[in-house]
Amino acid sequence: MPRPSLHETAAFAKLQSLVASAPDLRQPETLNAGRIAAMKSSAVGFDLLFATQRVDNQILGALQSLADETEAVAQMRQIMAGEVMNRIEGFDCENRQVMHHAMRNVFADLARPELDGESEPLIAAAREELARLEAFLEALDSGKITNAKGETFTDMVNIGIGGSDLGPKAIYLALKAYAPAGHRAHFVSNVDPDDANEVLAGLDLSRTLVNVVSKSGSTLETLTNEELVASRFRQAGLDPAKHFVCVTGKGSPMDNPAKYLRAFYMYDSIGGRYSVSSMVGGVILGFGLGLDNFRQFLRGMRKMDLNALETDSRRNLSLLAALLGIWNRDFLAIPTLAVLPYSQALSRFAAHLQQCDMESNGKRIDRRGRAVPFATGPIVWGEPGTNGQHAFYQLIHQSETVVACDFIGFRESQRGADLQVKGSSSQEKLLANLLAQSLALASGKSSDNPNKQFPGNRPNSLLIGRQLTPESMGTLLAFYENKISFQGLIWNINSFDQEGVQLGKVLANEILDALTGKAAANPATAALIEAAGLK
Ligand code: G6Q
Repeated sequence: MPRPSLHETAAFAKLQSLVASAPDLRQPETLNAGRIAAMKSSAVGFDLLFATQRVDNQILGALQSLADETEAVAQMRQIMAGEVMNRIEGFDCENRQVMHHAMRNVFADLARPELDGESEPLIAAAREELARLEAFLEALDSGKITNAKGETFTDMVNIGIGGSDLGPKAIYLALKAYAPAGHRAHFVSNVDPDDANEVLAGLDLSRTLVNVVSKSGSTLETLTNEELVASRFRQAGLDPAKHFVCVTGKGSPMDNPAKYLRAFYMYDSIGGRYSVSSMVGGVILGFGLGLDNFRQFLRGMRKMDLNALETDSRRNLSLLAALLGIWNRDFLAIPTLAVLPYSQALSRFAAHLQQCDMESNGKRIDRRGRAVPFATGPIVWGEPGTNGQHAFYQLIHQSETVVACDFIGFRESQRGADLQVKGSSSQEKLLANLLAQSLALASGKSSDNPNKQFPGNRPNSLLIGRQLTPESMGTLLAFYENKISFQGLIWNINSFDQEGVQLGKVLANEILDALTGKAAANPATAALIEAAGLK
């Protein structure tokens, strides 16, 4: 059944009529204690504080109507139940299920069999791959699988790019504090040879495993890096087939188990940017963090997935965040979102979300192929605070361009060790900065000196949890994944294909052929090669 796009809903007109009366956060009476206490929703160990968004109860009511009219939660249920939701009606497209949720639906105590429908086979496959991974990791730990000298493996290098790199790397860095002693993970993604060379430089290859990850099994960067790294193993007198494992799609050009120590599978219906909960994340995180921690991570994701089925947006955190984002993007015309975690462990989280969000919702046609007359996914970027405060926050506070901000924080640090300096701990200083930034962006500051004026009224939310653990990391990631999907469902765009990224996979070939003398270049290509000084 064709779904209404955002502008075709009754809620759209209602929301437009409410823009003029959106709360002014600069007025001293706006950010009062009652509002701050009331504009807080809590679930699965996180509190979402949104008093510093330019919404009131009327706007929140209209946003809920928007979710109801577009049947956002019912559509999320359809995704999880295995309906074909990756499609553009009437046009050639991927035409697939969207099954990343099935990968974390592996816990008996969190099962909801009435919802699982078509996804049953994939849930079973996820359990099977997890069991195979467990057996492999046990064989490594117990010394059943060793190097040629009978020594255990200490390091694993992940070779992959985009979805086969960003999520696993962001999560590994986020949870390194929980890594078992003696296991380290490393990541090579860029076809720039300096990337692999830098990583390999510090390693004892004889005790190193390599995990080659490519769903398609045909990505130029990954295949090139695999060859480059394999040649280094051969030069060191080591057999790559005894050190290399892979994660790929069944039947892909890489699906050749004889070439690898172990081959793990991911599935067509799992988009790269949503694949960290599949074996794409499983192998490197299972080795680098331990399988128990990877399971805890999946558990946190599953809990947030279940929360995404609540119909009331005040109880459904990812839906609420999606609606606030749509209000900012389509009604307050804010083009960009900064993700600002006050947690150094989340140093690559914004980079992962940038892909997840911009690859999913950077689209301009709806699910029937019609141009959409409204803005879709924002430009997403970010860095941890407080570092960012000493850099780009200048623009966030005083530029003409308004930047919506997602602040993320944890009451407790991961590693615990801390020191009182000048009457406060480092963790207290971190959190004080976080709260201060949120309030300052909202309330602004007047001054007779125009250079010291802060316009304020800059919307932001604060998502706060107790501590960044494997489980809460999973919850946090699923919160964003589901938020992004809710936005796509409400905009009625297909969040699950990536033609713009596919284009990049073929674009370089003509220039590469011209550079290597395999084919003549067209005049513009030839001129560009010359101007760049490459020939
Ligand atoms: C993710 C993207 C993209 C993809 C990479 C790697 O959603 O489609 O980033 O993950 O291009 O693709 P392969 O895993 O097929 O090598």
